[in-house]
Amino acid sequence: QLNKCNYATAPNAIATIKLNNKEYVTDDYTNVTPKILSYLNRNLHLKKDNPLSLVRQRIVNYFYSSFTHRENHPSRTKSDCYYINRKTLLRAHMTAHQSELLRSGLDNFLMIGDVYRRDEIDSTHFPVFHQIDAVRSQRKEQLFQDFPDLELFEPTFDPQNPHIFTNSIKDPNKQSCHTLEATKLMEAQLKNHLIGLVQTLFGDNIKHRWVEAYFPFTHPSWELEIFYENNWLEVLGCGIVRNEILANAGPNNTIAYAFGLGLERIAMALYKIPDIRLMWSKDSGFLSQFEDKALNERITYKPVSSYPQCVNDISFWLPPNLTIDTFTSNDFYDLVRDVGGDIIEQVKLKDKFVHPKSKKHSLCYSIIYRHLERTLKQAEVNEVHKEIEKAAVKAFNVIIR
Ligand code: FA5
Ligand code: MG
Repeated sequence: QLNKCNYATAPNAIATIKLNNKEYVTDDYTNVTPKILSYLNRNLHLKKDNPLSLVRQRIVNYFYSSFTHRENHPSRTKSDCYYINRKTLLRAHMTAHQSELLRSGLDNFLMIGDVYRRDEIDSTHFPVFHQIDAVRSQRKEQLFQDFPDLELFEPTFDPQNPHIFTNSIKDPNKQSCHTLEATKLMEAQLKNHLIGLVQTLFGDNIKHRWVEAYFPFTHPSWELEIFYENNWLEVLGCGIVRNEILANAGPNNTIAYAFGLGLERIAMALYKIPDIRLMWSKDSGFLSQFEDKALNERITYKPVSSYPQCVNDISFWLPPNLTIDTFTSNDFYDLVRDVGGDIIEQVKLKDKFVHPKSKKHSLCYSIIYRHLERTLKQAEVNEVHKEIEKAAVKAFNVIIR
């Protein structure tokens, strides 16, 4: 297994895996592959030019603005999870941190991070993805502040003296320790909260449906699906947190709901990104479509050609009458487009430099070439690049470095 995974091991040495400066000894449970490990610390959700970062910020803003105050699924089976060794696995969902945060004294929170699952790979599944998980717990006074729909409740319900807890027989609609009215109120709040989110992101006309679900840490539980590309796409799981979890980790005397949503799925639907693998693209043709965007800007992803890019830099000294501040980049961009035509995908200012002794000013641009229909040969790119250099010398009187 180790050999298959290709870990670098010296003869007779104990095979170890080093992650975030910590060394893990591999064992018979190790099944995580170097490929999967290569995704650790990419932090796509924190990169400002990644669609996941835009979606993350919008979702966090939504929940933060709506809060006025302040066990395990998927199972831990080896077939579902990536094990570093018998004792350590890569987290398979953000809910894994729920108890520890409850225990630390938090009662309302969001948790955001990358998660790892052995799962199918298709356009909406990837073995590494990103989740936002949340818990919202409430005391009796908060929960029963207003209850619009008395019909939901049992006839014995007394609005003057409402309760979260009771001792009832098993009931598929609720946990036996909870009253029906507390459960129904929580369900209504949870669903409103999440529908509000998808309407904030997608607009009021988004088609959605609730599906009954099972999670070991919530009951009752649901999944929310939205209609996307002629199919129902599952975007999140949620439910009323099992009271054992709250009782063990605190806060006491509260009822809580929790949910976990996949950032990729939402980004795909929102920006019409057809394949989940694109999230991992380092290609500037992809990332530049999300860079420096206002959070609420409507972005529709334009497919980039899948042929590879060629990046050539151009550096030049400016003539004495120009400085790095007076040289007009747009003039240069136009020239590049004129000479290079359609194979120019992007031009980026890479570096500005003033020589400390000669005081000469210099600029460096990266020119990204890509043909939409075929793979460019480096030799032909070099030829176009030479032409651009010549044209720049002629037009701006620069000296190529
Ligand atoms: C969970 O992970 C639960 N922890 C969610 C939860 C939290 C339920 C709190 C109740 C309370 P699930 O396995 O359904 O549930 O994943 C949640 C979301 O992650 C999915 O709806 C989907 O949007 C996303 N997701 C799941 N698997 C993948 C995958 N392989 N690739 C991309 N996104 C995925
Ligand atoms: Mg699910």
